[in-house]
Amino acid sequence: MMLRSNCARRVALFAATPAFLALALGTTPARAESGWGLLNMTQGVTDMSRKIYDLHMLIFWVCVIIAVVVFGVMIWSLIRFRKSQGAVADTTMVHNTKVEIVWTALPVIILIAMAVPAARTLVELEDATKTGLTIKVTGFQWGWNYEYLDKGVSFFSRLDRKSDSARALGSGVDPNTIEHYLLNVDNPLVVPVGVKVRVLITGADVIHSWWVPAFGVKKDGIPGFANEAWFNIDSDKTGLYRGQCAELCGRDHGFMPIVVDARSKQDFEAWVTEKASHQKQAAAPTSPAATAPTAAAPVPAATPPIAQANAG
Ligand SMILES: [Cu+2]
Repeated sequence: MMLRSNCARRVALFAATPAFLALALGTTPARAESGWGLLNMTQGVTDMSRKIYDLHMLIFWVCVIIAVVVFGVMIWSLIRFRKSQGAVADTTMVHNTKVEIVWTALPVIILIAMAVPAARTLVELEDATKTGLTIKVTGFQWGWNYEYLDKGVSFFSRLDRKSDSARALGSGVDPNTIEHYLLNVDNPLVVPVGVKVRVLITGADVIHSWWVPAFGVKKDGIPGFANEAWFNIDSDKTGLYRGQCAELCGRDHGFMPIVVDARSKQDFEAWVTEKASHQKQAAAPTSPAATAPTAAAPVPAATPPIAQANAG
């Protein structure tokens, strides 16, 4: 009796541990900033990212319940029917139709129940219609190019100078002294909040992946393909959002962060207008020498990343 209550306590403890962890992970409001919250997915700042988060938590709880039931029964059986307690294996029982039907039907029902919300979220995720702005994102070794289609704005975004010099071998700079070390760029991607922004993601050399967790977006940039994703940031969530390349793309894969500067619609319009006129001026021929036949070539695309970065 004493033994059994001890066992029961142990099983209860076992069952309580993942549930407790999950509770700590999933239901406290300040989850992304510190502590246990860092282990979990972010809820993000878009309607879609929250839907993805909710789906993730739903499936997580299904897994927790299944684990508790399966391991609970398993451990209980091991302890309850052990040899030292006089248990004798039933070698005659080789088949039980009822049990087999149950353990086939039950997982099928569970899988269908999980597929319904998963498919619903996926379908919504793939709906890139009715967007207000399209940006072409090109990953290259190692950085990003952002082209605002029909806006006349295009620029390169690379690891910021401070991080870049600190990361050099024998730089003598303590990375801990660099703010947002390896997570800052020279020219962030500027987008408006409250607008459905479509991103067309591709690669210039090898496969990269444009990943911004707060938007629930992670899409591969594959040379020769244009992958599509979209996000619509909450109207009150202006600010900086960070991401990274999520596809192992070569030597400096860890040094091509993403920074998105989310601004109000008015601020964005002002920025894009100014940037467009600035780039138009920069591209225009300024002296008779510049009007030589070579100047007819499409200048912005041919400008090396560094020169562009400095111009912005
Ligand atoms: Cu990459």
